[in-house]
Amino acid sequence: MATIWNKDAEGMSREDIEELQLKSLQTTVKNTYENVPHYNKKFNEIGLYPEDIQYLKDIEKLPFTTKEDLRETFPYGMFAVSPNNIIEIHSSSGTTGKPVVSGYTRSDIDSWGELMARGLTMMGMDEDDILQNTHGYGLFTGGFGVHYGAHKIGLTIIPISTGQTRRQIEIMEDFKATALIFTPSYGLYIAEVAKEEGVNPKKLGLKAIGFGAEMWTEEMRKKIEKSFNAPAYNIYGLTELMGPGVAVECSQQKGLHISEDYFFPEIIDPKTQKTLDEGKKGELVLTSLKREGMPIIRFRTKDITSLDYDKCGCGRTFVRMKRITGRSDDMLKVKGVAVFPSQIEKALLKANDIEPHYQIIVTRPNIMDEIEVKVEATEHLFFDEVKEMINIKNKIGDYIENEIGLRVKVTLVEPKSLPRSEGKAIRVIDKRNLH
Ligand code: DLL
Repeated sequence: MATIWNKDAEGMSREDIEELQLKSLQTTVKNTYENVPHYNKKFNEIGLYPEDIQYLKDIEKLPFTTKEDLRETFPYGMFAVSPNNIIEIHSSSGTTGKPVVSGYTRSDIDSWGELMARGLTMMGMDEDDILQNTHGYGLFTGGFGVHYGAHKIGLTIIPISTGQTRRQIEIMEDFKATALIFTPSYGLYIAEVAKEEGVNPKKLGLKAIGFGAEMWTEEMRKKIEKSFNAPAYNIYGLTELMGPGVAVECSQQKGLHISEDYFFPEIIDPKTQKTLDEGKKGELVLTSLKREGMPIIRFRTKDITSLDYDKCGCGRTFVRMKRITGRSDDMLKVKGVAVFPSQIEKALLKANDIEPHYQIIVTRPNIMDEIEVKVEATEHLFFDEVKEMINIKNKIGDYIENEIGLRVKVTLVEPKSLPRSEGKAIRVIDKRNLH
């Protein structure tokens, strides 16, 4: 059987896991009640006291936490420790707009390393490996999370970050990388550029690939595995809870093990908000169990998945979540950046000479995502000079870029040409077919 990083934790019996989870949950609830005014207020509103958590099932009495809570308390309102105990900060999108802040104490950073060390070990990596990490190092959690895990294991990490794709390939060859980390779309792009450069990615001698941060399909995985001639494993995580490493796929490639000593997972019906029976598909809700800097209670991830408590062939006992197949809100991940249609709408509202009718079209023409925003021009503008149209288009492009951090294609269309709807307008057309 393949190596397990922390056999004591990852091989615990269900009974032991649940006992540990209850204790950690009680501590977390008490901690948030006493140290996070936002939670104290929320608990008081429903008359809940930390002593009310007697059994694991009592978690259902606790209120949910949403992205809005985090935005309301921006930037430091969710911290349970004084700011000088926070040694690192990350953010959901390293752009403008309203980011979500995540703060880590020294012990949180250590936990993060532990989680990713477990994950990299699941993929078969050990201290002999040379891992090229193409995730961005910065406010995005991808780069550093993987980095801390690599350090824990003691393998050699190449912190190249995203971009400079031709150089990435050169480095892979020169430094003899044995493992790669990327987002699925960037991975496919690397493979394409490698071929253009006359390098056969199959011959790089890779042992394993870790990929995540955005939705993908089994067909994409097959394509990645075939292109690099190496197995590819799914990494899941989110800034609010830590970053990558919340759950990682093992050698069996049949779902991702959630580190249940650090996170308590639930699946709810996003409409009724009721907890669903074991195995049912719904929205993943996560509670942090050991986090010091920013403990989070019942975070609504909006990610759609299901949980599988069956025994896994790898020997680990932690529950597995299935690959994410959708979202219960309209968040899009484009080029790894979280984008909400409301951000684009906000940017459009700043522009004159356009009507409040728009459509966001997301495509993946080759490998990289593209967004086109179609917006109706006013009659006056539409029959005006071309020069003026170009000016407005550029201005709208700037407003959107300022809001989401990505340059999009703006197309001004004739007044009244976009489809009208009687119910909820269909604002987003995602042609990438990622489900
Ligand atoms: O994407 C953390 C991460 C970095 C995970 C690197 C894996 C590798 P955020 O930018 O906060 O954090 O985005 C979190 O991305 O709620 C999902 O919707 C989506 N997501 C993350 N991992 C996966 C995955 C990082 N493996 C949001 N499959 C999450 C599908 C994913 N979607």
